[in-house]
Order: sequence, then structure tokens, then C-alpha cells
Amino acid sequence: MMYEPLEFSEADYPQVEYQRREQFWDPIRLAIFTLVIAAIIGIAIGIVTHFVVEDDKSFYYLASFQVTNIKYNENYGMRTSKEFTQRSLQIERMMSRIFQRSSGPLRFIKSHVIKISPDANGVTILTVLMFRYPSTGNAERIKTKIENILYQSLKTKQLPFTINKSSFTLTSIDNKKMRNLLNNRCGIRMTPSNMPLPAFTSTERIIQGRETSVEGEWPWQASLQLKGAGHQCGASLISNTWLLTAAHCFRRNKDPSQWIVTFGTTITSPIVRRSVGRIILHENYRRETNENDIALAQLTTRVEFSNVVQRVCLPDSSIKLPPKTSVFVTGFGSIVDDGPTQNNLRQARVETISTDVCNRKDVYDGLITSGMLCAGFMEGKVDACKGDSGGPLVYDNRDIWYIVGIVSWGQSCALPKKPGVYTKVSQYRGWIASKTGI
Ligand code: 4AZ
Repeated sequence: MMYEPLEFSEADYPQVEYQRREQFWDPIRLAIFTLVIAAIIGIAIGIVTHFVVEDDKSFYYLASFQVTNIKYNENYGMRTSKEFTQRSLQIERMMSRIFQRSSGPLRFIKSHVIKISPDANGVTILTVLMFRYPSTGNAERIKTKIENILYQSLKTKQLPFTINKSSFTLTSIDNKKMRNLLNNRCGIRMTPSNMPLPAFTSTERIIQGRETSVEGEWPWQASLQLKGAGHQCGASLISNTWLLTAAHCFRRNKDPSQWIVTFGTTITSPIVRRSVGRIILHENYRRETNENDIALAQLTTRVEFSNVVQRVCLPDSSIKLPPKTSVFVTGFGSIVDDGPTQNNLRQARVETISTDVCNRKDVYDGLITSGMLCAGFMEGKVDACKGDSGGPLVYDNRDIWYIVGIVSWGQSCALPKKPGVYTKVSQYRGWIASKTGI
């Protein structure tokens, strides 16, 4: 997948002047050389001890407090609304200001607002707070430290929101409770050491190039394979047993017993493998027009969620992404038109394109219907391609990922004015619920 231009750079071969050995190894050079090597070894030992010996543990808390200078807005009730997202970001930024650079071994990792509710004096904020502390720490004692830092900040720091000190409560919670609070744990990426994997790592990676993704970065990505024929399509995990994919993936074969599903970042050594028990195609899928290109596949046995296998969140049917919103598409598809499947999972950042623009005569000339969504770039260059079909187009809302599209079709790959066309998941929210109860 992820068709991106190859960049050829002309290598400059420096002219190397070879010196004679006796001249090179004079005593001064030897001394400098020894010092440099010693410094490198010292730094290496320092890095290793930092990671091995400094045995920090994560501590999670649920904080609740009143803010008296925010008026409640009814859109705060919907977690994907612009109002909730913006307010939450402001609150989270304030929490960073309060807890960052606090002295001692307590390290603030992040906060995540989970609820803004109405209150007689303004609003009540419910937020998860994550800290790291040496494993010798005790949750109750750390709680006192956190409270002290907060009370100190209320006195000394100029904060944008007025926190009612007497309303502040802090409860220690475990990892499982924390993940359940964060959107019932869908759409969350974690590193192997149980730290949240922030969105910016992916963006950085794309700017640098077209590296394959790391384990746990896209934990809902699955590969749909036909027995004897290998990878055919991508799919996304939306519960312990259900996968969302494209209807056109089953054109060749609709028999569930002929399909297997794998999870993990490579095709050849998957972390989890499952058989398929049921395939449900959209009743109104039309291969001539690509309309309603959506399907569900149910695994015969459930998968357990972990840091590397996780479900993606389904968006509310009301979610609206403005044009040019950054979204990511992932898959094992080819990197050139008609090329082979890739063994390593790849990712690409693309941007949503309005249906009006996508339906222009010089683009797709009216072929984009209300159940479709265009994403890519008008100049081409980055796109999904053959073999990425059925896979996810995801949107990051404050480090929680939502599946907004399913790779469906396009004229060739990465051509100018021919962006990728995706099934608009929000349009099928009711259909998914009617078949799966999710
Ligand atoms: C395909 O053949 C296909 N550029 C998938 C995606 C796109 C084109 C073709 C989008 O499965």
C-alpha cells in the first residue's frame, strides 16, 4: 500500500585520502581516540542503566473538580463534538502546566478528560491523570503529593480556569479501570510498556518517509486471507469477534470456511490467527457503482485485547470531518499499481477531500454518492492501493482513534485528481448496529 514517490538522491562519494598508518597513530591521536571511545562506552552504560535500573511504574488516578468560569454547553455531552474536544484540550493543557516540571521522582505523563457535566456553579470535569513513579511508590502517598502540587499551583500559577479547591477529589485506579474509562478502551494505542502511544509519533514517521509501522501502532488492523491464495484485503477489529471490511473483498469467495484472519504487523509472522464463522455483506452492495461497499466478518473464536490487538472506535453517525482533515490509512497493499502485497504493514497520512470537489468533472464526475468519502491529495502521490481494500481510514481525536472510512475504490493509485474513495462508516452506523449490536 501507500503509494509514495521514490526519491532518488545522488550520492556524493567523498574523496578519501588514505594516510599512512604510522602517521595516523601518533600518541596524541591515540589519546583522543581512547577518550572518545571511553566517552561513548560511558554514555551507552548511562542509557542502559536509565532504562534498566530506573524501574518506574505507572500510577493512574481519576480526578474530579468544579470549574466555575466555564458555562455548560449541551454539545459537551458528545465526546466527538468540536466543543467537547476543544474544551478538553484546554483543560488537559492546564493539567500539564500544573503537574509538569514538578520536582522529585514523580513524572506527569498525561491527562485525559472523559466527561464534562453541568453543575450549579459551572461545570464538573472528570479526568484521568497518568503519572510515573519508582516502583517503590505507594498509590496513597503519591496521591498526597499530587494534591499538594495542585493546591500549590492554584495559589502560585496563573491558570486559565478557576478550579474550586474544595470540590477536588482524587481516586487511585488500576490500569484496567483506566482503559475502560477511556472510551471503553476502543481506539487506544499503547506501547509494550503500557504507556499511551501518542498520535504525533505517526505524523513524524510520515514526514520522515514511508517507514512501516511498529507493533501496537495500528492494533485493529487485520489481514483477510483466502486459504491457498494469501492476503486479499484489510479489515478492522470493532469488537472481540467482529471485523469491518469492504463487500467487494468477497467477490471471489463468500464461503466463511475459506477465509482466515491474522493480526500483527507482518503477514508471515502474525501474533494472532483466527478462522471466520460468518460473513455479512451489505444487502444493497452494487459492484457496478461501488455503492454500499461494506461487510462484516465474525471470528469463530474471540480475540483477547492487548497492547497489540485492540478494537478501533466506531464514530457517531453525526461525525463530520471538514475538508483537509488529517487521517491515516494503513494496509498490506501494493506500493505500485498492480504490484505485490507487502509483508510489513504500512501507513500513510492523507487528507479528506469534500464530496463536491471529488465529484467535479475533472475528478470523479458525479460517481461519489452519500455513502462514500474521498481522501488523498489532489496532486496524487500518497494513496491506498490494491490489497489495502477493506482496511481502515482512521481519525485521531485526542489520542482515541475512530474508523471513518473503509478502503473501497479509486482510479488506479496515487494519480493526480484521482484520490482514494472510502466507504463512509458514519453513514452505516445503524446498519452495523443492526447486524452486530455494537
Ligand atoms: C483496489 O483495486 C483498489 N487508490 C483499492 C484502492 C484504490 C484503488 C484500487 C485507491 O483494490
